[in-house]
Amino acid sequence: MTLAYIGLGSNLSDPAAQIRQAVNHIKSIPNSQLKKISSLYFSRPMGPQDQPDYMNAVLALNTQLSALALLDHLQAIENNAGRVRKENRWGARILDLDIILFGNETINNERLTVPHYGMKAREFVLIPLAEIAQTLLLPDGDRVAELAKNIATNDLKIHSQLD
Ligand code: ROI
Repeated sequence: MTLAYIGLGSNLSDPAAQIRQAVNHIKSIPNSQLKKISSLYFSRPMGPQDQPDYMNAVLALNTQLSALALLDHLQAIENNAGRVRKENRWGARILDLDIILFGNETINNERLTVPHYGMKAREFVLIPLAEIAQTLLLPDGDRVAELAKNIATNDLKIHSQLD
């Protein structure tokens, strides 16, 4: 069993509804159990500013799947939501599901970089993550609570509850 942390983001087609629907789909991933889920957060776009604001959340999933098998399930959920994969990298998206952490593993291959390469610079990842994992350490020893305390909030705020 591995405890994986997954980041969820959306800024198109009713983002709050996209996140809620994605959580329901994640609950039905085989050989896995949802352990914790953060609040749903409103966030300002990182990257190009000519795109809508985002909804973001982070959840903890206990899984017997490999990281790549989990990624296959997450990408299928993104595709079912109508995600268009060739849209530009920092642009608006219907649904983004990222493996932020996979236990204490460091993974670097063509499909997957874990811990997520941008997580330490993203308030919309660190603050929801710290909400559900107050004592978590990253593989490099950094303390999530400390990183979250020191990052600019950039207007991040709780929108509603997901559980
Ligand atoms: N900005 C915010 N606020 N939330 C996201 O989930 C998000 N995802 C992205 C980029 C385009 C970097 N900006 C984001 O992929």
